[in-house]
Amino acid sequence: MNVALLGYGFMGRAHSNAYHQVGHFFDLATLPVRKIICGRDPTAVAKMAAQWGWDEIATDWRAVIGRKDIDIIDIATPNHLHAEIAIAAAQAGKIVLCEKPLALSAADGERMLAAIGSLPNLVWFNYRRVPAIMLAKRWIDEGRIGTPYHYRATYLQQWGNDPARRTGWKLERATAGSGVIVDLLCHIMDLALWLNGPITEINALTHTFIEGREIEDASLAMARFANGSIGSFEATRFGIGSLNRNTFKIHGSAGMIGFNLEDLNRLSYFDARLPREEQGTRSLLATAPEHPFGTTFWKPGHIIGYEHTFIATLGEFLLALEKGEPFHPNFADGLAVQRMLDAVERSAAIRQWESPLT
Ligand code: SOE
Repeated sequence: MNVALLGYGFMGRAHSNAYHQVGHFFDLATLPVRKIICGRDPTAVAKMAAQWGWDEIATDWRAVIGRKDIDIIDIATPNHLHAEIAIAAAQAGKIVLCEKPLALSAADGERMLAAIGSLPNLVWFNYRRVPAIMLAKRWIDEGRIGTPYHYRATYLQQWGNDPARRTGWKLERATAGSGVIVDLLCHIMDLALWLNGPITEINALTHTFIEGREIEDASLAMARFANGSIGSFEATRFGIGSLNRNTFKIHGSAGMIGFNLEDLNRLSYFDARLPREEQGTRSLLATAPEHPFGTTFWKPGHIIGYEHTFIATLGEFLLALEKGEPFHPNFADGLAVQRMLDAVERSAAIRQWESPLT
């Protein structure tokens, strides 16, 4: 199974590591081969290839897609290239893995979904494979928190406040599409849709603190979910004091579940069905053999990290591929998120409630 990775930045490293490690933790019939890494700067790509064990380097993604010996195209480029590359790769019959956000708009996402058809595909919403978050999903589905009332999510980073960072593809509209909306809100939106179901309407604002910056530095939104609960979302690059604080808290009639990526092995759980004198929030270390991926990585209590979320995403994708089973998150899931992000942008622009368009 020959892989071509397009992109060599932060996500290029995270994906390279996943290809390198996946066979160590998952029993796969066929291992992915790190065949080609592609990017614009040949010197930087050659360095990446040497460091992460890619066989070849390339600078022209179209030529890479044209290669018959490549089975998987993995897109880890700046956002604005996702749609064009994914559609070309799908037209060439490749399996396509795409970094988040799927696209810059739902319209592009629709075209990508149409192009991919029945070809295996994935969107790298890696946080779905944090064991503690998978445990949250299991318990929510089992009804442990009862009827959900509140869904509260934040994604707080602080690097936007660095006056030295004025350029770069993540800060320019042409290459990023938007700011925190596609970068951070997209992650917490994907988790919200997965954990708490569809959103019917949303009311959002965006804000830019640095004069002259093309994209928003922060976004706040409130939402109504189809299940009757209400939610709030906060995404910012000005969350001074928080480096990568991706959190959620769900309050239901029978309990509460909470998570914070800065302490990713733990899940907070409050069981409101216990006698009142025994009630209290527990902080569970989700590393027991009974927990998701509890026997995949290390022994109980031997915590895992950010990189394992990519290894686990890839491992489950390749297993699903071998078995011919469907995989999530896929392009359809990415499109559902994109529709919400479009609704956020519209709502912020016209200062009114908006619903996702289908
Ligand atoms: C931004 O700093 C970023 O790297 C995002 O682009 C990632 O998607 C997120 O997981 C971590 O933060």
